[in-house]
Formats: sequence, structure tokens, C-alpha cells
Amino acid sequence: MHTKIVLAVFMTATSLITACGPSETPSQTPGPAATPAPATPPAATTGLKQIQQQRTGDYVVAVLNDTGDLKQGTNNLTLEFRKATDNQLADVGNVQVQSTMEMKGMSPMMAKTNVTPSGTPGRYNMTADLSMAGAWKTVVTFGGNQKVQFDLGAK
Ligand SMILES: [Cu+2]
Repeated sequence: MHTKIVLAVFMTATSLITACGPSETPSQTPGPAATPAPATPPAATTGLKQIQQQRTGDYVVAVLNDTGDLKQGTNNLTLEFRKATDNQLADVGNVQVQSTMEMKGMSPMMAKTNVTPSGTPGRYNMTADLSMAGAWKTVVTFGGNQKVQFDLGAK
């Protein structure tokens, strides 16, 4: 089941890459006027790339790491909680994470996860041991009983 989903996603991505390929070749652009646009500098000072973000209530919650992708196995991640009004990091107290993978005809698989404060208010260090490639439903509970759900894909 999971293998089929991963395969379908992979094939879609491959066909997209194939379809986009020729138009991205700069040597085929006629004329001297085409100046490549400067790359957008990363906004974050941490050098981390965002994997996904979700809004719940007054908060925007983001999952980040150094690559922007999740892999099968142990992932070192950063969780950030920002006030939606000013986009500033905000301490949310105790944070808990539960990652599960739905398994057909079986009870869900649970990932081993751990969350600790990073020392910067609103930023938390997280590890997730994702034992299979595929979709991991990840529920983050914070600030008492606020919840936000991420659907994270491990490759
Ligand atoms: Cu699984």
C-alpha cells in the first residue's frame, strides 16, 4: 500500500521534471536580453529550510530542518511557533508531538519522537524516528490544548 503511494508520487514528480526540463535550458533562450534573476536569499537566519507550516488560532507553526525534506530513519528537526499577527517567535510552553502512519488492516505505526526547548523562546528541537518511507500524520500539541496537524512525507 505505502509502496504504491510512494511510487505514484515519485512517478508524478519524474513526469513533472521531464515536462519542465526543456523550458529550463538557458541556452535555448534567444537574444541577449535575458538576464537571470538573482536568487532569493533565504529569509531565516538559522539557515533552516521549511518543510511545512500550518496555522492554528493565533499561531503559525512550522517544521524545518537543514534540507527541507524528511527521510526514512532519524530526522533532526526544528519546530517554530510564531504569532500570526507579527510573525515573531513566541514561547508556547510544553510541546508534545505524535507521529503515526496509517497501515491498512493494522493498527497505525507510531514514530519515536522527542521535543525539547532549544533555548530560544518559540523554537524547539525535535527528533523523529520515521521507520518507513511514506506519509506520517504528525499532531503537535502546545500551550495547553492547542493542536495542529502536519501531513509529512518521508522519502
Ligand atoms: Cu507504514
